[in-house]
Amino acid sequence: MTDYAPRPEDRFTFGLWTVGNIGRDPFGGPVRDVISPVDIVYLLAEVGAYGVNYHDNDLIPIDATPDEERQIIKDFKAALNATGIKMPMATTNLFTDPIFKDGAFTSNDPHVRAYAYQKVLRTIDIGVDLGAKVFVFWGGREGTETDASKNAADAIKRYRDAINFFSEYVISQKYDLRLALEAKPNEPRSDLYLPTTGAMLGFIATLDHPEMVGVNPEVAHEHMAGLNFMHAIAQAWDAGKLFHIDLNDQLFGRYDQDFRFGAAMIKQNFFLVKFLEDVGYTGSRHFDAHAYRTEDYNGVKDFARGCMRTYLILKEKAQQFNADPEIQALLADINADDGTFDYLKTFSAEGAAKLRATDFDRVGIGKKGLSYERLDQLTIEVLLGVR
Ligand code: DIG
Ligand code: MN
Ligand code: MN
Repeated sequence: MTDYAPRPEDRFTFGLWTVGNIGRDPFGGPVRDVISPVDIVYLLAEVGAYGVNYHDNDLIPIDATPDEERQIIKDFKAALNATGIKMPMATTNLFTDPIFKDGAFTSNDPHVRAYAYQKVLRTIDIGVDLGAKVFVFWGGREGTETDASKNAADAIKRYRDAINFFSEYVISQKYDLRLALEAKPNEPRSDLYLPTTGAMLGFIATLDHPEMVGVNPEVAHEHMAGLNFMHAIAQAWDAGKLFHIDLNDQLFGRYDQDFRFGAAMIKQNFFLVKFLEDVGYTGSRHFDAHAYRTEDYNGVKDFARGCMRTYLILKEKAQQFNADPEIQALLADINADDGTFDYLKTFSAEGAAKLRATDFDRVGIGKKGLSYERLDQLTIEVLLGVR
C-alpha cells in the first residue's frame, strides 16, 4: 500500500457536521458558506469516503415542514444512491437549540425531557430508514455550571431512564440498531455527567438492556480529560462495547479542538491505529472533526483526505512495527513466559499452598533491565521513517 488511497473496506465516515462545519467559533462568526447535505455527500464521494453520518438537524432543519422534510430525505437518499456513499450511524442533536440549555434527558424540566424523547424517536426512525446500524447519544448539555441546580444521582437516573426507554423502543420496532454512548468531560457545560468512556462503561452495566448499548469514544474527549485514549479503547474492546469510534486529534488541556486525525499527537494515534488493526476492529472509522477555521472548501477537502491518509499511513507503520525483527525480538524477550505460574490463572487451595512455598529472587528481578528505551526508540524510528 503506497498511495494511501481510501477504499470502501476502510469504512471511513464523516458526520454531516464535519465537512459541513462553517468555521464558527466562540470568538468569531462563520468563515465558510453553508453547503447542502447533498453537496456534502458528493464532496465525501469525491475524497473517497465510505460513508456519511446523519446528524439530525444538519439534514432536516428543526423547523422544517413535513413536506420539506420529505423532500430533503428524498434528495439525500438520491445522493446516497448516486454516489454509493453509505449512512451507517445516526444521532440526535440535543445540544444546539435553546430548549436544551440545561440539558435534555437530565433537564430539571419534564417538558424538556419529553421533547428530547420525542426528538430522539423521530431521529431513530429516520436514521434506521437511511440505513443506520449504530445510534450515538452524546449528552452535550447533560451537565451543570452549578451543582446546586440538580442532584447528580437524579441526573444519572434520568439519563438511564432515557436509554432504557429507547432500548425498549428499538426492541418494539425490531430495529437492527445498537446504541453507542459518547462521553466528554466538559464543554459546552462546565462539567458533563458520565465524563469518560470508563464512566460510560460503568453506567451501561446499570441499564435494563446493557447488551444493546456500547460506547462511541472520541479521541479529543479523552484527551481533554488528560487520558490515554488507546487504553480507553482497549477497555471498551475488552468489554465487547466498542460499537463505534470518533477519530480526530487534540492537545491535552485544551477546549475541544476536533483536529484532523493525527494532526496533534502522532505517537498516541499510532498506538490507537495499531490496536484497532491488531484486534481486527471492523466498525466505522468516523472522523468526528473539522477543518481549521482558516480553510475554504478546498481546505476542507484537504482536511478530509488528510484524516484518511494519516490513518492509512499509521496502519502501514503498525504493519512495519509488527514485522520489524528487532522490535519483535525485544517483545518476545519482554513477554517471555515459561508457564511456571499458569496455575494462578484460577484459584485453587493447592495453587495457593504452592505459591506460599515459592521463593522469589525479588532483588534480582527488580534489577533486570527491560530495554523499553530501545523498544520505544525503535518505535519512534519506525514512525520517523528511518527503519
Ligand atoms: C461531538 O463530539 C458529537 C456530536 O458531533 C455527535 O453527537 C457525535 C457524533 O459522533 N459526536
Ligand atoms: Mn469533539
Ligand atoms: Mn464525537
